[in-house]
Amino acid sequence: MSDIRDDVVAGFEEIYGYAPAGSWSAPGRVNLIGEHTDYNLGFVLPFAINRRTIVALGLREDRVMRVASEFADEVVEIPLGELTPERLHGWAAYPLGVAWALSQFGADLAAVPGVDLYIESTVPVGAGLSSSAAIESAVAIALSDVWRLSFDAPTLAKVGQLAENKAVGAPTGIMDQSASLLGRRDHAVFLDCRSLESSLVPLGFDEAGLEILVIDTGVSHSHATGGYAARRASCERGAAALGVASLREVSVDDLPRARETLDDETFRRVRHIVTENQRVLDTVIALRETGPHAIGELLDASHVSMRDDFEISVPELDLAVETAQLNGAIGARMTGGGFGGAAIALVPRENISRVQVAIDGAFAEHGFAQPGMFTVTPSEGATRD
Ligand code: GAF
Repeated sequence: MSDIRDDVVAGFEEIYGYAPAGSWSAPGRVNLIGEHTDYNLGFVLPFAINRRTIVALGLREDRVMRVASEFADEVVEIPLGELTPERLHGWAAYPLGVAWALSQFGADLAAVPGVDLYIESTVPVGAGLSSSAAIESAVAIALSDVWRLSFDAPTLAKVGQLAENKAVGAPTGIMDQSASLLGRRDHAVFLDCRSLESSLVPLGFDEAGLEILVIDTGVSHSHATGGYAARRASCERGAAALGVASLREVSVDDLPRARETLDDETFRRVRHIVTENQRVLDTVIALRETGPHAIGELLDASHVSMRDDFEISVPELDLAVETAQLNGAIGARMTGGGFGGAAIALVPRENISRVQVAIDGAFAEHGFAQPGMFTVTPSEGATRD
């Protein structure tokens, strides 16, 4: 971590010609279980990972905001008074969108100093590990600190979500920013997306001799276009047809009645959300009462539900999950919004290389590009470094 921080500080100095006031960082996340339940006001259980985005920040004497990063050659500059979502494009929409979103939560951009930001990240982009939430959360915590806003983590999560929804244009929920801001070492964040109450659930992977293996299929996805928004719209249609404000209000016992009211496709979308909420609750109980060895079947069932009912998996994700299950994983599922990205497998440490070799072989046999594979550990959320 200190090496990356040194790099970011050096990168900042090279671009801006002076030393930053400090650096802040925020992690990507793996969602253990609870997919597409956040915008349905249900339950999620993500954890922050040991891959982080770091922001070095310097204060200016005028009211201009400049952003630069390792992802782009350009330095983007805008007067704080001119920040609106419509003016923001490309990668810079993430950090600049956060500054705009802070103003929507009460920050007075006419009363704060300008800033220079330089950003680097070890969260892989496009792998479904929330590289975007990591940028938003790192920038949100940095600006909140230097602008002395005293916003708490749940508010900063809403700020990041607003930036993503309005400046980036992806109709995503609150999960990713919450995981990045609230995560703790060796714990998952159990979040009720209706009340926004959260609690930490011990994962105990290390003591149990288990590892989380991420299999990045390399199949790219975007939540600003296509399938993600379509799934969100089906859920809203399902809720309206059932006469409820959100699918959170539908329980597993209500499903037989829902089947009579809804067309087959909408029913399957609704069934995924309703059963997934129940699986999150069951996973929390299993972790608290028994330990991580007890959650494998819930992870497997979650994947089947996303594959068959919500239809957000792709052949590469299905192959990664099946191959992991056949080679010693105790559970596996795709993670994140779907249509590409990554799968996770919960694997006894002694089986990790067997699973990796098997997945490499299976991908080659099917003519799929070689996937990226690495283990992650549940880590600390956003912090000043
Ligand atoms: C993406 C979104 F950003 C989250 O809000 C969530 O909906 C997730 O997909 C699916 O669970 O990561």
